[in-house]
Formats: sequence, structure tokens, C-alpha cells
Amino acid sequence: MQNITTVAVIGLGYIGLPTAAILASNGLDVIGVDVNQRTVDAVNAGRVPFVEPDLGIHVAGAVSNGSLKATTSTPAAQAYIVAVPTPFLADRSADLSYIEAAARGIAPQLQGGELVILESTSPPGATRHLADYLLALRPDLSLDGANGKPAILLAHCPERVLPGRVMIELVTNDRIVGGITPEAAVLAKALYATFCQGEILLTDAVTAEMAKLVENSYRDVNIAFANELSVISDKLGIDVWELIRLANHHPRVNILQPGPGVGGHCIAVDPWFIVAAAPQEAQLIRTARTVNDAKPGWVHGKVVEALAGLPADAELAVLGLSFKANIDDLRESPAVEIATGLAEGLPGRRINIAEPHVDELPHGLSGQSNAHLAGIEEAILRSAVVVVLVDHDEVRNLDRGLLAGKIVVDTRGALDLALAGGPSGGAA
Ligand code: SAJ
Repeated sequence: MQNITTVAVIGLGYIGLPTAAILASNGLDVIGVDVNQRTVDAVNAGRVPFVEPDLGIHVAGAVSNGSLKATTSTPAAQAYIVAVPTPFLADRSADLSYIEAAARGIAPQLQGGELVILESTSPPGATRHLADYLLALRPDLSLDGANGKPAILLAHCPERVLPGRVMIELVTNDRIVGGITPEAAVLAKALYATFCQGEILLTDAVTAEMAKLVENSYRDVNIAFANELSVISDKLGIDVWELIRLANHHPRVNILQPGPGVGGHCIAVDPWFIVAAAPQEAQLIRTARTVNDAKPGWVHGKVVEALAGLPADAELAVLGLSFKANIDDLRESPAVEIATGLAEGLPGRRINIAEPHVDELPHGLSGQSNAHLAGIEEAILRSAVVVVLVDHDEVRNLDRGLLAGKIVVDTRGALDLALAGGPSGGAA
């Protein structure tokens, strides 16, 4: 099999663009494909349309030396990496329509011999579905050369990078590659080895699909445990942060951190794909989702409780909107859900929202006349109640003196109020 030198990456989002950039930085000719003309224009101008540390340098460098280009239509290439969204449908099964749309772009370009890799997080069987879908569009091709039909090679290689550390983890994380055929897995491994310094482990496609879902479910279950502890601790009048710190001194205990809920487009979504595949069996995984999904509502109640009895003109400060610290990603963010619920539920009350990583309030909040974007300091100074939803560095490092006399609901333990003997409120 010849060396792969030309790769098309379909989907220039949080995973596709970094992958395209790292391949291009390592000497391959990369064409990025996206349906969004603005994304394509930004990439061709060497710009990144979202915040991810160090990605900008890679994109600018690769575009200026000609190894990375972007376009809206899928070109011919030796390898295709599909990195499009796989959201869930109303019944929480996976929506494979973006994968199918990518396949419709790839199919006319295939001649046989190409490698097609699905990177999108997918339910068990999705890579097989992509293979069948491509073959239905191109009945002149095969997966194994049977009947003299040229073969295309299909594999799943799930991404595992952590937003905020993508450019580091793309290089250092181990990868799992699952082939529809062993040949496909071997060729995909060779492609990833151009930039991945971690171990590249080979398996079949469906095991690779499940491995990805299991990793995120493992984290979801563990976060659910921490979130349940925070609710129990609140009932018992215990500081949950101290409780976890102490318990974690045990050599085999490592409890994660409670928060306002689980956000992002992966951990809050992927476990449902397992539940959909095995509804009777996936009891713990489903319960963890339910526990984590209930947390924003619980926080809402805590804030309403904190405001009870205060004058109608007492204002509320909301610190953070992103789904976790030090990023600008608001997708599936529990903080957005809580802030929106509070703005809607407290129409007469001014809500000062501080989110250092955005310039404007997201849709849903921007339509609320009582919701105002403010700086952290201004938001706190104006308000009687302060709710911490995201532990951005700017929040962790804020001047504690600003909080004197305020009621604080710290859903992240970002302010260490119990340790500092600080203002009232605390664990949520
Ligand atoms: N969270 C907590 N408490 C914690 C840890 C996280 O409440 O102790 C919350 C975060 O605030 C956030 C959510 O969970 O709302 C998810 O954040 P995260 O940092 O755990 O994970 P993601 O969604 O940014 O990235 C995950 C990673 N998966 C695992 O760590 C197993 C990443 O490696 C995956 O590549 C990514 O999902 C993905 O794309 O699937």
C-alpha cells in the first residue's frame, strides 16, 4: 500500500480542524472541508474560528506554507477523515445524518484503495453503517476486493482529546483504531503515526466505537457520584469540598469534583448511545446521566433560596457560562441552562452575567431584558448574591474582598470559601 500523502478532513470543528492542522504540520497535503463558508474563509485566511490554545499557530503556519487549504466541496484524496457532529435525536439515539452527508460528498471521489476513517463519536455499528452507505452509493466498490471490485478501507479512530489541551493530547494520547477489515486498521495506524507519539492500538470497528463511549461514560458516572455527594452534603450541612479532599487521601479513592452539571458535547451525550444500544442492561450509566442532568435544576433552586427575602432590586451575579473552565465553548453548558432559567424565572431581577471568554450573551439569554453581560468585578459589586458556575482562572483568582457581605453559591468550589472562612453560602 502506497504512503498516504493527501488527506481530506470533513468537518472543521473542534476536532477536525486540529487534526487537519497537525497532519499538515507533519508534511501531509491536507484539504479541510466544511459546509460553513465562514469557517472555510477563516481557515484559508489562517484564522481559527474558536478558542483552542496553540491551534492558531499550527493553522496559520500550515496555510501559509500551502499544506492546508479549506473548501466547501469534498475533493479527491487518498484518505478521508470524517469529523462531523453526531448529536442525539429526540429519542436519544444517535443522529447519523451528518455522517451520511459526508459520505455523499466522498462517494463520487472514490476509485478504490482509499482509506475512510470515521473520527466522530459514534454508536456501536456506525462505522459499518458508513461502509454500507458508501457501498450503496458506489456498488462498483467493495470492502475486501471480492468479485474483482476495488476495495475501500474503512476504520474508526475515535478522538480522545480534551478541549483546552487538544494540540498536546493529539500528539501524546494513545489512540484506538478499529478496522472494518484488519488492512484498514493497519493503514489508519500508519496515517496517525505521522503525528501521534502515543501507542496506537488496533481492534475491530465496533470495539473501538464502544471504547470511546465507555471512556466518557466512566467519567460521567464518576462525576455523577461527586454531584450526588454534593447534594447529600448540602442536606447534612457538610462542606463537600473538604469531604472529598479528605476521602481522596485514601490510596484507592479518587473522587472527582462536583459542579453545576455536566456539559460539553461528549460526556453529556455519549452515554446515551450505550443506553440506546442496551436499554435494559445500562442501568448505572442511565442513572448517572439522570443524576448529572438534575444538577442544574438543583442549583437553580439553591440560588432562588439565596435570593428569598432580599429586596426586589437586589441583583444577582452569575460567574461563568462555558461548560468548563478556561474555554469559550457554551455548547450543552449547564451554566447557560442555569443562567437562562434564572433570567426567565426572575423577570424583575437584574442578572449580571460575567463570562470573560465571550463578547455577547448567547441566544436565549440575549433576548432576556433582565440579563446583562458584565465584567466579573462589576457583576459582583452590583449584586447581593453571587453564583459561581465556572471556575475560570479569573474567577479562582478574584479578589475575595469583593465578596464581603454577599451571599455566595459556589457550585465549583472555586473560591475555597470554607477554608478561608469567607462569606456565607459555599458548597452547592
Ligand atoms: N466536570 C465536573 N467535574 C469533574 C470533571 C468534569 O463537573 O471533576 C464537568 C465539566 O465541568 C464539564 C463536563 O464535566 O461540564 C465535561 O468536562 P471534561 O473535562 O470531563 O470532559 P470534556 O467533555 O471536555 O472532554 C471529554 C474527555 N473525556 C474523558 O476525559 C474521558 C476527552 O478526553 C474526550 O476527547 C472528550 O470528552 C470527547 O470529545 O469525547
